[in-house]
Amino acid sequence: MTKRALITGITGQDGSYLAELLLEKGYEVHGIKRRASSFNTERVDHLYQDPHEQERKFHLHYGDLTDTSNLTRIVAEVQPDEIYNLGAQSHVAVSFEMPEYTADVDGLGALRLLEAMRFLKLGDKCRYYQASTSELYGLVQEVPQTEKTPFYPRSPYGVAKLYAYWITVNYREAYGMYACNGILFNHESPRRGETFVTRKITRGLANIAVGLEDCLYMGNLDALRDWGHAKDYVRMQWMMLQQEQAKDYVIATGVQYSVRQFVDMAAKELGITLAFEGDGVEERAVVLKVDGDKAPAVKRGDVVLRVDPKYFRPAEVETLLGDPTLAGVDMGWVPQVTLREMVGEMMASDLAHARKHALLTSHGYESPVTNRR
Ligand code: NDP
Ligand code: GDR
Repeated sequence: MTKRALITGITGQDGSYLAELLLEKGYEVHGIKRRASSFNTERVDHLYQDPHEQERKFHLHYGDLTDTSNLTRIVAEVQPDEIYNLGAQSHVAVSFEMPEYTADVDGLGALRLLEAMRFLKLGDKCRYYQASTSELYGLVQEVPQTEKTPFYPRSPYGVAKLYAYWITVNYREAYGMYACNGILFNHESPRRGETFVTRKITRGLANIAVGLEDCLYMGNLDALRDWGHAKDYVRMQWMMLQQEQAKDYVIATGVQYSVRQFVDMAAKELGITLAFEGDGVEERAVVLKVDGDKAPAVKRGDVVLRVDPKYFRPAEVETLLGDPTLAGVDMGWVPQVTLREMVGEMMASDLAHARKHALLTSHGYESPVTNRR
């Protein structure tokens, strides 16, 4: 029997990789996309199948995590074997600007799906995955963080996700549902949203390399993160729903780097050696030397990065480092892509975009880009 999966957030980074994985495994994949005034399905366009095609395996439904009746109807129509709740207002800094909306989507959104499963009596048939996060640890109480480390969220996003975490545990315990949390640490890819720090860096440096921009403006360079590759992490999301019993797992690499080190690594991919000068608010990165031909617009002495306090957060999560031992023991999961490989992949992809953009701009077909978001 073909398994049927429902993915919220299918148009996002993880949703698109998970949809690919499940289609490869023979699933019928249903995704919820939001109505927008312009196209927002770029990450899954390659999976699109014409609605007139017979035997279609990929279906998109209009929906929103704030809309209970819409979610309940979609769950009733699709009758999924597995629900992956990946949809969220997922930007931590933005959650300080939109705390109520973030609570509604990221917190109550999970409740709405779990209630739909309960109301429709799908508890025995359907398994539920909740996209939980290392942001739950916030002000960390223990290093490294495990499934037992106490939570202390530091943003409206983290607090909303705390509700979603516990309501998932509660429905498992109260109603015997197969519902579990993946506590995922930061994971990235060429499909990462442009305003998250890794993609902001690779995209910004690529634009500087070809002369589309001159300087990247950033926030806290001292923040420490445990970064993995999204492809490795969505494989784990699927594995978590194939266990005998529902359980919560930390998914991480167990290795930590600073934002500054990430900048340095990304610059090296372009042949650029940087020196960081000053500290805190005054910090900047100056080019020491340029090797090779990947960054023709950059020369020794250029200032390619400056700290702008505008990007500091009202409360920061300074350090995160996960311990994925339990996932390894129970499921044999080990991350396959190293940070260096991932930075190389992201840099190559953004450099290709930047070169194309520069060519179109120089011929008057595109306007120059800005990275200042
Ligand atoms: P993205 O921001 O790339 O994708 C978020 C998805 O949620 C998009 O498809 C977005 O739609 C959708 N969405 C946003 N608001 C709503 C809404 N109101 N109703 C329905 N859908 C909505 O996130 P990622 O793919 O990186 O992350 C996936 C999940 O995992 C998120 O829940 C995130 O919080 C969580 N997470 C992510 C980590 C990471 O490092 N990437 C780590 C730990 C947890 P649209 O395309 O229209 O904006
Ligand atoms: P994070 O990711 O907040 O960890 O949440 P993000 O990439 O936004 O920030 C990581 C760290 O980098 C610092 N930083 C900057 N961040 C951004 N976005 N822009 C900057 O210019 C900048 N300069 C420094 C931040 O302060 C922070 O310390 C991500 C999201 O995917 C969440 O949805 C997910 O739950 C967590 O990862 C795990």
